[in-house]
Amino acid sequence: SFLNNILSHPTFVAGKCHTKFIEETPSLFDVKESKDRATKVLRYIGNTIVSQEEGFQKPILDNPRLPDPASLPEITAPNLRELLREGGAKALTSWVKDQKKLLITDTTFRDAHQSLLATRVRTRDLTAIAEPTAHILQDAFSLEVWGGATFDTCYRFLHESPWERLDQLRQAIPNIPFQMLVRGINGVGYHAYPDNVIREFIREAARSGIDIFRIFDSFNNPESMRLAIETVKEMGKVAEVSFCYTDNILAPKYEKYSLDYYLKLAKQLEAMGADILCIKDMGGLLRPLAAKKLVTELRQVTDLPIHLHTHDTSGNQIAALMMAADAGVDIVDTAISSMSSLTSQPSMNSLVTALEGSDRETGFDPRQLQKLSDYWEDTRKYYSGFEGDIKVPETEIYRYEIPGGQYTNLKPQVESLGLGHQFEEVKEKYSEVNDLLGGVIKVTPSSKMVGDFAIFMVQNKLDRNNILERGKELTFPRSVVDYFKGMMGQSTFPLPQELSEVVLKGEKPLDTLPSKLLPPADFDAIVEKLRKINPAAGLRQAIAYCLYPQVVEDFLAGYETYGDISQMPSDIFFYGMDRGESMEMSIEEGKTLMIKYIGPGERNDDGTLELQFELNGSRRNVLIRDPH
Ligand code: 3PY
Ligand code: ZN
Repeated sequence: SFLNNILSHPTFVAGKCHTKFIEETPSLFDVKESKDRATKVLRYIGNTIVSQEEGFQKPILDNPRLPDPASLPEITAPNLRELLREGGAKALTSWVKDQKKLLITDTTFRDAHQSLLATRVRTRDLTAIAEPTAHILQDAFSLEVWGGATFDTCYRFLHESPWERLDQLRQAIPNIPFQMLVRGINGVGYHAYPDNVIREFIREAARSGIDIFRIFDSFNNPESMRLAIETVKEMGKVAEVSFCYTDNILAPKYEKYSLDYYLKLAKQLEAMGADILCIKDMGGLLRPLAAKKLVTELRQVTDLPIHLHTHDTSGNQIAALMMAADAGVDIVDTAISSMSSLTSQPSMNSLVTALEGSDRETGFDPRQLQKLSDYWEDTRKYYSGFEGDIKVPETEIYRYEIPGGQYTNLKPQVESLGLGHQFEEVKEKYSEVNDLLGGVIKVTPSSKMVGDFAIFMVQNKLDRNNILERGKELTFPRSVVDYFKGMMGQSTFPLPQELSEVVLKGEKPLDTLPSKLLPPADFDAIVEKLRKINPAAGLRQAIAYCLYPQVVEDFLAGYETYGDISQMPSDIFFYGMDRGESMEMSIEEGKTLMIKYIGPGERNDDGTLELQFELNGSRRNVLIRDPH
């Protein structure tokens, strides 16, 4: 019953209910008979089985290795969350500056799987390793667990609430600061939102346990970051403000991205209230000696702690982190070894061991880190369908400048358009578009724009010589129009005039931030609307709806169809079940479904197919529409 659902919910059990717990935990309202719920689970599994291609072989996977709880170190590290709560951001940043050791942020729960596995890692597989992570990474400066693309993909592909993910992780890891990525006025989306949406989103994220907000803008325009910075500070949290690094300060292709440009930006961001400065090298373009130079020079112009984020696509980035460490960088991003390298962050295990015995030794225990790596090595196999093609370091990345997160997604995007055989050409065009636009900072959402533009060039046989002429007759992709129109924000450099006219076809670009022109969202009205789809909808769903209306409506409707499938094992979630295979899945405390798949039955004239299961020992058939 409803009461049972409350009493058995992990949030309630842990004594962590907040006033909006009931309102914002839709699963509590799942009060229909568990028979009904079981049917929903079977329906999801049935649909997954039927959607596989003819002849599909489900991979056989072992349960991931989990560390023996008795072997975990006790938690004795200083509690940085307490420090932040008690002394504010200043207390935390002074502590950072007092440390001699190199501080580490772990990105395994966010950017690593965003960059390697198309952001598909499910909450269940994160929470399974959360408690060991709380112990083993107790000395970490922070864990990046949220934001970026995770918010969207949770709803869109995983049928999960990102908010509930955050609640569950926060419960299991109370001791380490959580960090998230926010795209300035674009929130965790691809275009600008009204100010009150960004404000409420950040407030609710802060209330839900995010301590450090990494804020960036794809134009490196401080004005696009102002509102997010102010809101984070109002909430008593840490504003980690970034500039996105592109080109090469040691030999700039574009004069505008000089060392001086970044130093000026750093000073501007400090003046705006940044607590920490982040060098956000989303493309992995910060060469090792450039890292040394940049950190050294930044140290001369700002007292802020410096946090370095990079991607290891070229294979050069352990060296970049070492050089930065030598130059006095305070914090660096790494991922657990088996989720690291290539388009992901450099390996934590590698960096920790590389620094052993030096004056920047991290204090992490490599033997403990290995246990996390073992878990992720096994878990990653469940996601093999989302692995990218890149198997070896690619120094071509310096030429293409494609961000790590985009690199693994671009190929499937190109293939889905039937252009798989022209992927090399798309990459060349990516670089050509960058030149045509005078050197773009390529990071979400501008990176998507360059990708869409490159594909458009290939599809329409465009090049730098014919684009201005032939482009007059063509409708450009939405993202390209948005970019020139100013819908993603304001460029601090002039955009190429002629191309802009060809793209915009008489429309005038905005002369202010797009967010300033959008009417504020009416959250009460949205909650009311969403409650018609799911009576449990509250502020969290309303905020998410403002960011992704259709995705959130589909999520809430899907919840009606499938119920809560977040506890379903990932192999079954992604691949369905083999004939004769059995599984157990808990749907609430003390209630476990035992499911066995017998096999397909009759195919009906109306295109439906009967799948036969055994549910807790009794025969149960479900009717599924066969898409083939
Ligand atoms: C994101 O915006 O999701 C990114 O990771 C940008 O680098
Ligand atoms: Zn990144």
